Amino acid sequence: MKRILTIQDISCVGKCSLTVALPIISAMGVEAAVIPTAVLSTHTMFSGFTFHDLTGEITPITEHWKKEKIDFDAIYTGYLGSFEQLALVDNIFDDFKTNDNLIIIDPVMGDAGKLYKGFSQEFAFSMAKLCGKADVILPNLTEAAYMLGEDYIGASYTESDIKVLLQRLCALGAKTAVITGVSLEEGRVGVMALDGKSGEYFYYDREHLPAAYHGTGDIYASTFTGAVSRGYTVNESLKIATDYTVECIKLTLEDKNGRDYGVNFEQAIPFLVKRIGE
Ligand code: PXL
Repeated sequence: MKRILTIQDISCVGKCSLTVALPIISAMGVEAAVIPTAVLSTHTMFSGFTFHDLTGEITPITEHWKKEKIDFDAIYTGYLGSFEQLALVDNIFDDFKTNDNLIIIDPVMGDAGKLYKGFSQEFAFSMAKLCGKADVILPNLTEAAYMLGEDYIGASYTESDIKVLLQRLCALGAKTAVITGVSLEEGRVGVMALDGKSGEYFYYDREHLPAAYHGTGDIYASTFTGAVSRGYTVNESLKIATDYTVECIKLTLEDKNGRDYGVNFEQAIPFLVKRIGE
């Protein structure tokens, strides 16, 4: 069985970060090892959330793993909350990268043109530097803009605008850059990717459902990580992650008694298991 390491926080309520990464990656038949970076009562979109930092645990955990000669088929990072955590993750990449494994970075920092609470332009530049070590990066348009120090292009852009952004993201050093939440046609939304080595672009979209939920980026990145670990190509994995995310949103929209955060990814798991078995 493949084993991946995911590094992100535990938001106890809110259906994001580790509470979605663990069940999704496990459901895909891949072992998920974790480094929890912090424990929060909820994610930071709620007001009054508690926050307990676990930065001090990171090095003791990885030192133990080095002694035990533990290795990973992929290292996938999500929400990271401080410059110190970025530096520690950088060291982890140096210590645990091999010729065969993949580094996947979802540079979680913001959405809809704005950074989440606690992030700054300087942090986005540091995240961009970390992205230089990745095999695949998965920013949305907001995160891409901040990492490149550019204005958010909002909703009015062309395919060539996205291609230029992808080229600049690959120039950071990432082997493949993906931008999520790209809409090139009214009523459709998807992802565009650039394989920096071959120069090939890839685009996949689906119907744009009339809703926006928190945590869908984490669901997307977790599913992508699970799929590449199972041996799917990057482009096929992007499709699988898109299809599963759409399925989760559909189920959420159908549930009139749903809570007002997160998507129903749990009841879409049978779809995902079937989709990766096809
Ligand atoms: O879903 C991304 C995410 C993860 N973790 C925490 C967050 C957010 C987004 O706001 O606050 C703590």
